[in-house]
Amino acid sequence: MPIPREVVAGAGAPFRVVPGVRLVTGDGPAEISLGVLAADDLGRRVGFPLDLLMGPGGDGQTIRLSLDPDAGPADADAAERYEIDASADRIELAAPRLAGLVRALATLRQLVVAGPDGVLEVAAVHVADAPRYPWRGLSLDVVRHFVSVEQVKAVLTLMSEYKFNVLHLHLTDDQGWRIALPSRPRLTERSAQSEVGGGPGGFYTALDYAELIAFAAAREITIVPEIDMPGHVFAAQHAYGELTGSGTPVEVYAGTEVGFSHLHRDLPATAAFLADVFGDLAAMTPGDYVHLGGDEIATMPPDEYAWFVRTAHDILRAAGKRVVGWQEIAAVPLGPGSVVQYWDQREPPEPIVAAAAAGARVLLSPGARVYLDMKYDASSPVGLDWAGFTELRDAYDWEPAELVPGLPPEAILGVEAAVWTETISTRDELYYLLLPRLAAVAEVAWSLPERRCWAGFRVRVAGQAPHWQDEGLAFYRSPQVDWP
Ligand code: TNX
Repeated sequence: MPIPREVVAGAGAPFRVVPGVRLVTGDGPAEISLGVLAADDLGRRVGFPLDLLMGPGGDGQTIRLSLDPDAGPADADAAERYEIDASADRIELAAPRLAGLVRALATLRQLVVAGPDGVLEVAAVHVADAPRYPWRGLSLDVVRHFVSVEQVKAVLTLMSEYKFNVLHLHLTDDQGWRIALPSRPRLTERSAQSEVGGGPGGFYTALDYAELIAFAAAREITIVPEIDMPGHVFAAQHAYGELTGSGTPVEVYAGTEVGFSHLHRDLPATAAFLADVFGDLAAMTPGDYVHLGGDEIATMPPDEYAWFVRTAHDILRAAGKRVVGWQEIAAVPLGPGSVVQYWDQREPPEPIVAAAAAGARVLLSPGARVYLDMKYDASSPVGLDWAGFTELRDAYDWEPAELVPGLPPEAILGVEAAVWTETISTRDELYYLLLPRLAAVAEVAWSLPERRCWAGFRVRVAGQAPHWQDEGLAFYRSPQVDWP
């Protein structure tokens, strides 16, 4: 899960994962780091430590990770493709790049199963695999309810198991400001201790943020941070009264209505604010992309809105970043290579198709399919329903290339699930909404359409449940699946 391109069962005996099994990597620094991560991860899965060796290795039961420019399906991009060959005494994981080896490890982890005598084993098999889309994301709202560094790491671990490669952090909104920025300390001094419902909130220090980036990078996941503007800005206007029309800071907002706060182009403080916050965030972010928000702004003239999007875009481009924005930015002509994130299926698709024709790439986050904060059905104890109910099959059974009429398939950069946290305040509530739908989105984004089918998915997803239980992750026992 997600289903690979090619899986061919071998004829020989399985590889038995017993104490003494060695993990062998090349001796480049990145390969060694990966080996350490792999030994730790597989060691936790199998219940005893694996010996880690660098260089040529030796004989005995060996799991070998190697970089090989020709490994994986030759017609796929080299970035993440990989192959696995498992036989009785060797498991070979090979990929052109480190990212492919990380994806191969995610597959290997799922191939380890208890044999007839209870000993863990990996059946003889050949796997050749590569992703359909280069962007397979999850957007996490850490504002409406704060999500701690430890919890974000746990989400990253789960994402890596299903081969996601982008974590989009929604860091600012009306209810709070969650990232400390050196040029604007008041944002977190004044506007981080709030959240929906009046809870304590929280924020990430620069060090926390760097730690999350490193934790994600080790799993070949890129963090794409978002500062949302020109709407969703009460937290900014609470910290800096100069950003409001009256000059007086607004009150902290702990409600869940959207669409009514906004910045003002004509205030003297506004341009400097944008330069500071986007400049700082770009400087703290090694990834190529920064998200400028741009959503749900009901009460701003189009030319003023366009000024905000273009100004933020120009600041980010000058800092060497590419720009992502919610679909509303499609109304503003931006340079080629900008990313428009489609979410609101209630709106006409034409502006998105036009933006793609002008060189934008499109990221698909259709509300009714991949907004994992939607309820499963009327009885779900948490979640929203503005996009309808989203049962597991709804999240799975759709074809990205057919979603937006008139959009050429080449314009699609990938698929990103989203989880907004208005109704989510505990870890169990978060995982209850994520699982099992996150696995469905993973397969939509990773697997080829001809490899996907609901009948197969519903069986394979049931096979993931014991692992979620072992990890203490809550999940929704969808009636569409026969759970173990
Ligand atoms: C829409 S999606 C929003 C968020 C809400 C979400 C709730 C988007 C760009 N904006 O502000 O949290 O719906 O599902």
